[in-house]
Amino acid sequence: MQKLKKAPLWAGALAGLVAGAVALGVAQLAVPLTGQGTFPVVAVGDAVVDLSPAPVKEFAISTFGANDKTVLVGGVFVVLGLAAALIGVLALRRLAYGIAGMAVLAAVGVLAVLTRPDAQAAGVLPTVLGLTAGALTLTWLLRRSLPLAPRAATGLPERSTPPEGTAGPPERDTREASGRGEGAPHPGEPGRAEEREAWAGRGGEEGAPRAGEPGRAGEPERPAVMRVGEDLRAFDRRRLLTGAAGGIVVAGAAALLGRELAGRQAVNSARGRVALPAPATPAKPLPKGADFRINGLTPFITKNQDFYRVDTAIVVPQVDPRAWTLRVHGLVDRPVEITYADLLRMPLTEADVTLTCVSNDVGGPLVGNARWLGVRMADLLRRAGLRSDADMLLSTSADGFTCGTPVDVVMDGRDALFAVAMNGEPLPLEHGFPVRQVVPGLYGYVSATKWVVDIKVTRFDTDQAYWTPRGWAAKAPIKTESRIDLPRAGASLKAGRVTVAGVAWAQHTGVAAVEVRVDGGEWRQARLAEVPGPDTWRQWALDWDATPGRHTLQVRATDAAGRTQTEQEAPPMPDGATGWHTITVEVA
Ligand SMILES: Nc1nc2c(c(=O)[nH]1)N[C@H]1C(S)=C(S)[C@@H](COP(=O)(O)O)O[C@H]1N2
Ligand SMILES: [Mo]
Repeated sequence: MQKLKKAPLWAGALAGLVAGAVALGVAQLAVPLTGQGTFPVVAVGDAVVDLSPAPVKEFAISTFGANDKTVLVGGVFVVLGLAAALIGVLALRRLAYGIAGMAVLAAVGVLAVLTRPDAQAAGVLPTVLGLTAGALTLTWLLRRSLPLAPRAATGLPERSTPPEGTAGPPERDTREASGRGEGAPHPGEPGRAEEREAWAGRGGEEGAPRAGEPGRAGEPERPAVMRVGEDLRAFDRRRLLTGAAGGIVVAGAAALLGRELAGRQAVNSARGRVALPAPATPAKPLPKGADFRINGLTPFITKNQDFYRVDTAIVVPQVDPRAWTLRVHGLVDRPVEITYADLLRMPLTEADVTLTCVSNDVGGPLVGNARWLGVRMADLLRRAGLRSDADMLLSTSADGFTCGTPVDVVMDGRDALFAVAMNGEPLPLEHGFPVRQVVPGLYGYVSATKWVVDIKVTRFDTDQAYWTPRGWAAKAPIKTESRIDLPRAGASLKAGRVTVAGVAWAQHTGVAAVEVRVDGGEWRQARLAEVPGPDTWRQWALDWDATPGRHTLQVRATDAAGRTQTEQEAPPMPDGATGWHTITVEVA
């Protein structure tokens, strides 16, 4: 039967390696997707350990020490690579050999997975899916780069007459196509020239005569036997290489995505296992009157899922608490590095604190209030011993974002925390799990570093945080603001008694008064809800006898230091918006 113009061995090895890479990439992706899957390379490694006699294990441990597992998995990768290359070379002779080789690898993987102590039947899915993808890749690569791929299988029309005596049924399979057909009446091994002749007439699936090539394009019939020396196009190197490159991209993308998803699952389950210690300093119980419970008014405590989110992260950083540490260094006497477990062993403080984003427009939504639990930043900083010339804490998150926070603010006794929990649960991932900063009174971008991993104690005249060179102020205390939540801006109301209500904040000073005026008239005092302290926003409400017509409502707050919110309008850039929240409503 048909016989290939021999493709070089490296072509088979390359096809096999790429197929192996795709198999591993798909297996890696299948682990998180199937939920309970096992990555076969690790299972095989573990099985090797189980099967090794004790002296071999001892030798490995004494030679490689803590790296023994890495060496082992690396060894499995090397053996796998050799096997894949060999499978590819075999597949050159006959695709079926290659597929069989893949099946053997799959069997080894499945066996290894199933013999693990915690084995589950579904655990074999990554192995099976991966090697299926590997077998398909191998087939695809060889078909695209070698002739005699069965056109019947691809649905391509025959372009030429097969050599005499070889014209098989259209369902001729790949085995025949890529190797020598069983019992094919072939003129014999040594007859290379004849093989070439036989193949010359066929052209490959893709290496078939191409349009635009003189003397080839559109030739309906070809003589069965070609002259020796005819351009055979039997092995298309370029098509193999481009296919291999495509395979590597797919393998890499699948592996990266698989790792990302697996990391996410690992961090989520680690978060689920965090046991929050009781606070050494609990928050004051919320005063009964902290929440008016008026429908449509912002609740005093913002639920985690309703809490605004602002950060520069495109994908939420996945920080495993078991690997997390916080380093404090720079202008300190004793640099410290603390683990998550150690942090949870320190005395914890609970505090209700309202966060605000500097980008919040007057009346905007980028403000939220939660009950935080964490270690006082001052406690850890004192451990490190702050030098007297330090005035800035440059904190860095796991994804490289930085905040610059004034040392004196953090050390002045307020509840500046390395927070681990938000409203009674470990920080949600998007709000900084496992640890973030919370500093009452400062906008988020200069204080509230999420996924914090590093504190450099430094000076404002030496270091700049992320937003400073981008035009935002280096220091940014929160400006006193108030917002009308009810009625909604632009609402149509019925004449009569209307509740006007909202929130006001002046963190760490506290809100002492809120006033409302209608159509530029007299300011009227709103009633204020109770607050646990000066670090949260404060609900306010007022009854208004609405008369028909179009009306403008305005609000302003006065803080506990007696400073009334300025009427002067300023945009958020560079250090926070100001002005009175003003809305209009229609009363009929
Ligand atoms: N790592 C990191 N932390 C960050 C930011 C960021 O971009 N990256 N943004 C800050 C800003 S601008 C604000 S307003 C708060 C918002 O916190 P939240 O998303 O939990 O509401 O996080 C701060 N912490
Ligand atoms: Mo912000």
